[in-house]
Amino acid sequence: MFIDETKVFLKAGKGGDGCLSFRREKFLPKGGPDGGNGGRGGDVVLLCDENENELSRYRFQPHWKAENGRPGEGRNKQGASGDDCVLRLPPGTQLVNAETGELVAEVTRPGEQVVLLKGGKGGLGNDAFKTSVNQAPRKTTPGRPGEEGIFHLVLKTIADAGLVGFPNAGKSSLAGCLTNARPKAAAYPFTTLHVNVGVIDYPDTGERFFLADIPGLIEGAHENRGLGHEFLRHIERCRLLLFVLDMAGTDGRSPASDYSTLVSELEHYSPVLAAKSRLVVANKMDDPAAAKFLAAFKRKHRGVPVLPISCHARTGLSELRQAIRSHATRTP
Ligand SMILES: Nc1nc2c(ncn2[C@@H]2O[C@H](COP(=O)(O)OP(=O)(O)OP(=O)(O)O)[C@@H](O)[C@H]2O)c(=O)[nH]1
Ligand SMILES: [Mg+2]
Repeated sequence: MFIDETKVFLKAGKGGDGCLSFRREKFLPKGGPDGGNGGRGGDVVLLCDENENELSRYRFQPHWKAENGRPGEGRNKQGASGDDCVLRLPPGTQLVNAETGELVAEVTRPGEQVVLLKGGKGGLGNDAFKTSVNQAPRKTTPGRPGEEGIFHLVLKTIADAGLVGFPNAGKSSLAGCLTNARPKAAAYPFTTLHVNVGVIDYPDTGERFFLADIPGLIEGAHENRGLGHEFLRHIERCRLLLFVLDMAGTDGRSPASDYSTLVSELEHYSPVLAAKSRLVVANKMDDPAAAKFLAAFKRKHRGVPVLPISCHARTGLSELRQAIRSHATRTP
């Protein structure tokens, strides 16, 4: 199961209570206070882990809590601190406060750690309250509660380029041609149900770009038709969008109007997506009908550069690879 959005209940550990104790030894009556302080409660920590790629474990187990600090002990022993609770999250995960909708934290670089919720401080033992006028204090303080909160975890995939297109346009076929990923491609709509990231390698320079393959977009996706448009968040961080058009008109639409529909659906999702740099890829050029559709596309969208390719005949792919390289950002 692929989950890219879920709600979690997080709680840092409570501090341990301070201890009330007096030193008692055979030849040392009234040895004075020796109650130690409580230990600190554990924090809730976010850890960016590149081996994670989705959030289903948090859907199935939404409650996470760090360990409480241990209480202080006699002989001035400080209580042990509670263990932190570490949430391993895929790169690109954002934490949004479920009440306010405010973005609280995000992890993007593998290995990156963020302390989200602080554990409570330990309480003071009675030894901490001794003074010249009160040499036998009976006062201690309790440990402080840890921070807690309810958050939405939202995964926004990190990729340099993203594929946009109608179902069946050949996005997954293209991802299979360009990257190391082998996403399923088939002749029915909505073959791809969730985002899939592959790497485009350039052996001549050692450059690598991440390409995100996402589900198909259809007219009215913003009104929840098809799979809706929420999955577009996975291309929000891309520098470059590849619009993949079915130049064979397989499903009875015209590629020229497909392009206008895709642009308008992106605008409905967010102007930021619509403003991204784009490459238009005319796929299925091996089909006899493609030349006519391509000419019609160029008439309708003058000035929009278009790269003709065929995933089946494997034509136009090296030109496309070069175009991607010159448009996309370098990944570190
Ligand atoms: N003739 C021809 N067919 C192609 C070409 N590329 C892909 N197809 C076919 O188009 C159909 C859809 O391909 P997919 O790669 O699954 O399309 P998609 O855009 O990922 O589709 P969804 O995941 O449903 O959104 C498959 O039957 C492919 O074999 C091509 O270059 N030429
Ligand atoms: Mg697909």
